[in-house]
Amino acid sequence: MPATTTCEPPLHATGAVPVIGLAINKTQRRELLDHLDRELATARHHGERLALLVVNLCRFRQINIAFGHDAGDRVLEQVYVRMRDALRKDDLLFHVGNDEFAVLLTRLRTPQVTKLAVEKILNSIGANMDIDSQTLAVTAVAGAAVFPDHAGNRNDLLKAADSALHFARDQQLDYSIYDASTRSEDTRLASLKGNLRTALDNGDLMLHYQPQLNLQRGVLCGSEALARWHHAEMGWIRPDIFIAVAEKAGLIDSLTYWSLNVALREWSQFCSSCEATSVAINLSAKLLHSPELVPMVERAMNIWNADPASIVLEVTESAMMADPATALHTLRALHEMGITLSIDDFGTGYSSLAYLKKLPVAELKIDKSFVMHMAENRQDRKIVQSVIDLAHTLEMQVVAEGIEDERILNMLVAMGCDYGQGFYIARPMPAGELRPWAEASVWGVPAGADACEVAKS
Ligand code: G
Ligand code: G
Ligand code: MN
Repeated sequence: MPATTTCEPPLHATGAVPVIGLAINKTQRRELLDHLDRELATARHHGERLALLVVNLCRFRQINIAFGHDAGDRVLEQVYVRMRDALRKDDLLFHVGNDEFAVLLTRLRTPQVTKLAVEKILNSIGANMDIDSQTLAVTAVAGAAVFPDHAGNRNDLLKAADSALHFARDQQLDYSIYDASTRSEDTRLASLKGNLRTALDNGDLMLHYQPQLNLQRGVLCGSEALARWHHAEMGWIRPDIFIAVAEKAGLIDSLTYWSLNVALREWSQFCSSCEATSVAINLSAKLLHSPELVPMVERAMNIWNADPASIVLEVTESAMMADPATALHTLRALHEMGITLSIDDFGTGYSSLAYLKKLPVAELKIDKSFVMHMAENRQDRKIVQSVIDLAHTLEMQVVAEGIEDERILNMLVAMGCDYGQGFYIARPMPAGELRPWAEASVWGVPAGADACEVAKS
């Protein structure tokens, strides 16, 4: 248990020792579960509330170390008696683990009663305790959840109370009552991990496509595929969050293989015979060093009979430059397959110009942080111009991202930037919206997409 302000050292002066001969059953977890089932059934039947409290002692291990296990046992007995005395007669108390207790508050009129009960319990535990001629100050931390307000069944109620306990500890509170919006990030990530696996299996993830323009010709030339996840309870989850979860959970291979397949299928449906259009897919830094990547791309290309010239793979500058020697091997293989490689977020990752020259990369994407403010910021404008010039010197193409208004778009055209994307042109959208968007836009549908002519503004 981390040291917290609520978990102060329990070591204190002297005093008499009233030993309580109470046999505590150390494995009352089973009883808790049985009682929970019974009480939940009763609460459901009568339309009543039920609260589950989990209480952990602070620094109990230190008490055992400093005073011995006998003293530790007596502390537990004292805590048990104090908690029991603080409860109403219908409430149920369990000693569920070493220094862990659980309480069921039955027939609650309002959820607010939970707060009063928790405070009463924590106060009673917190009064000085005389053990073996020592006066100890024992403190505890608690988490609580209420049926049916926070959870509808036994497992969810246990999880919610635990989650509240963790939150209280993390935030250095005496206690916390469950609140979905304040669950700790760890708990959120842990539950996201399991959910992501299911989401991948069930098809709950989708790709949105952000159109990209050929700035010099003023026509649509491709799109960037961006993963989206709509979670039934948590709503939209940002890709930077769930991609990090996928990386940690060993799911990034599956997620990337999924992205590749969906992007190649959906883009070919939108642009079955478009000339010179491409779809860009983001690659996680983790995959650059994985032997799985190249065979994975080959498999997806074979399945969808995709032209490598229509595929762009984006790798962030920091990923490429972290270990360029190893990355080089993978990048060469992809390049030899005819795929375009692009350095994403360029300008934020300290590129080595020596490596930049050696990498088989055909495109730089200027990070949106420079593009977004270039109309007002001279410095940003200069950086953008330098990146455009650098790219062209190295015989690379350059893409600007983060075009948020018409002025920036016009500036980039004048500065010789090759391609661009941004909210001014279009926000990322589902595949099905691409055609109506393109038909209504001044940039038009690419030639070859159902034989529609390109309309230049
Ligand atoms: O829309 P935006 O919020 O989509 O994207 C946030 C970040 O998530 C971007 O840096 C983008 O590169 C990354 N991202 C989006 N989709 C994918 C994906 O399918 N794979 C990987 N590795 N990154 C992605
Ligand atoms: O892969 P990358 O890190 O480049 O991801 C592109 C990100 O930029 C996505 O999150 C996408 O939604 C976002 N984006 C695209 N166009 C704009 C824009 O014009 N303004 C801002 N603020 N973000 C944009
Ligand atoms: Mn990108």
